[in-house]
Amino acid sequence: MRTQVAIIGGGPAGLLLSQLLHQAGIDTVVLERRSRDYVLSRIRAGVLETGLVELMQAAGVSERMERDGFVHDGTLIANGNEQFRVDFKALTGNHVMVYGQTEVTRDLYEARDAAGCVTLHDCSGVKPHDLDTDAPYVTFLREGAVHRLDCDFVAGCDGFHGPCRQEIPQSVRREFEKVYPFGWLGVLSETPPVDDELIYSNSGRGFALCSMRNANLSRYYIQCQLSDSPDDWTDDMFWDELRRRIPEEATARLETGPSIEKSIAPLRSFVCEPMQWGRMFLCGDAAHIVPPTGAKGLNTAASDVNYLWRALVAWYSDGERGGIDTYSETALARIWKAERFSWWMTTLLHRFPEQNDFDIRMQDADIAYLRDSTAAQTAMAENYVGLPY
Ligand code: RFL
Ligand code: PHB
Repeated sequence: MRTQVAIIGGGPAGLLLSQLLHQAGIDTVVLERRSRDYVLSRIRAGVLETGLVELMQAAGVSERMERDGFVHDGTLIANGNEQFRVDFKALTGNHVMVYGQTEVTRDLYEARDAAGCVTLHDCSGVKPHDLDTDAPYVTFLREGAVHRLDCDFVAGCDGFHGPCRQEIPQSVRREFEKVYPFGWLGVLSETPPVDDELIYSNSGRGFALCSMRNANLSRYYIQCQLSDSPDDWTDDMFWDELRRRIPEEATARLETGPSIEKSIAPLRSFVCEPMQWGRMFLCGDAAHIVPPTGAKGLNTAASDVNYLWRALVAWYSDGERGGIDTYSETALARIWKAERFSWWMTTLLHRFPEQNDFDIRMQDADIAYLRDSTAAQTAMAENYVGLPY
């Protein structure tokens, strides 16, 4: 088998890259370890920056998002019982789009099917070879047989646990990591969202987030212990705890119902440098992780895809290799800013085990400064809606 770009991982990064390259007449094959149903059952991100919305448009997959997505011009920040709004539109002229990652992925799969593009599911033992030569290839096992996929380039879009990052020799690779001492317990429920906008809430009992997918589908999160399991939390326990962590005016409006999904995600900041090795380029969670507080994970995956897509199109159309040679440098410059923002929002809004009274006063002062200062709100808003590519 031969293709121009072998894409390892059929999550949002791999599928979006593949669809954008397809639009430019560049042939790709996507190799995915899991089944399509499994990929589509993962409930993850919900907030899209304009840059990602524009990439969806360029990929020709924006119709449903434009119809069913919700434009959010601001967000609410709460500290105990007090809350205030950060008005993205007034401060930056920009907004975010609330549209689930599951839907983004579904739209991309459907577009690929319609275009007859190849996505191979249930591939195991996927391994890239000869990445530091002009003739890389990938081997994998599928339906009981070993296959070989020859290609010009490999895109490692295989998420945090995928094999591609490990192909960068240890002598070259540097990894930067911060693991937070808590997780997020998330619940999806078929209830109307408590507010038209998201509420990020710092409370004495820990962080809570009220988010949504549509008018009758809410997504809520609470900070939890890393040792907790979703089974430790009945629905009633979850709703009781959420009520205690959001302002009373929101509690009064909260409609609860059975959870249709409940999961715990650990929180981590992680960056791998460089993001390329020979003819392999890492995109998305394969190269970096952010804690979800700034809603940046999917969006940073999209920004990598943006740089790589443009670099590959320039290579194939004009033989121009500047974009390819500088991919890692260009992508990392934006990634580190998203890392900083996600770390800052996480630090601002969570309870940390080692926090003393002074630390809590610092958090209160930081939130009060954000409430009272247009400069601070502008800084938050421009990061939240997404820095320019
Ligand atoms: P993914 O989505 O992990 O996809 C990687 C794909 O690679 C496959 N794979 C392999 N395939 C072949 N061979 C192998 N050996 C393979 N190993 C792995 C996997 O099966 C998978 O299909 O990475 P990608 O594409 O880089 O996308 C990244 C995003 O999924 C992630 O950053 C976001 O979901 C993070 N995130 C959020 N991001 C936002 O921008 N906004 C949000 O509001 C937001 N909320 C969240 C989040 C992540 C969360 N969790 C569960 C981690 C909320 C949560 C709770
Ligand atoms: C979500 O809706 O899943 C979501 C929204 C905002 C975040 C994280 C997750 O910061």
